[in-house]
Amino acid sequence: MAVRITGYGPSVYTWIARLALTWRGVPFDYTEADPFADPPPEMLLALHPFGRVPVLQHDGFILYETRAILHYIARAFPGPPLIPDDPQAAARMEQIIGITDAYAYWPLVRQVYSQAVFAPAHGREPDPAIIAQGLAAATRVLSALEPLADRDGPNLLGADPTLADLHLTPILDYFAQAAEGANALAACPNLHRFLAHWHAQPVFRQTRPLLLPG
Ligand SMILES: N[C@@H](CCC(=O)N[C@@H](CS)C(=O)NCC(=O)O)C(=O)O
Repeated sequence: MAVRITGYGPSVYTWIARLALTWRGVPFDYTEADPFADPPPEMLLALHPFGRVPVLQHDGFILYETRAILHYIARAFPGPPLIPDDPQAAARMEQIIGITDAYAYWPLVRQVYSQAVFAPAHGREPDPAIIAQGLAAATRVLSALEPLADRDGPNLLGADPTLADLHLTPILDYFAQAAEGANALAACPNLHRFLAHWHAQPVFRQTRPLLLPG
């Protein structure tokens, strides 16, 4: 059976899964399901008890949680290793993914991007208080990530891409689509260089969600 992703067009986590599969060269089918619908679609709840996206299916194997999906893609399909052998590099990779999920996603994407970029594109008035809250929280996130990004390589951990790059790039890109986010990132030379490197990858442009007016 082909790989299938059930996701939602604007979802940054869906983008992370699509980016990883495309980077690996794995063809996949795609089913759209809006997790923000109230109630979420039954078919999504049947795959994901929390009604979120993305979900990966492969040969009857059903997997949700983007971090787990990326580990599966790295191990189930051939290609250059995306998980370092070196214990410290592997731990660093997990740390960056953990920071991204626990501390970065909400302020960078759900507060700054959603309000400053997504809301106006969909004819809604942004809430400046939420943007300010997101920017305040983002300061700590960026200053935690900045020293973890290697100065000697284009990727976070050096020359070779890892799952941390695939996980963080879409989140940083959404943040940088807001002028306030781009300004904050410009003050972080390592993260800024890292994002510029990924912006230049064809797979990035190929998978980046279009900001469709809704
Ligand atoms: N921990 C989940 C988070 C996924 C997630 O929050 N996805 C968002 C879209 S980017 C979603 O489905 N949100 C629906 C909601 O918050 O109700 C993962 O790593 O996959």
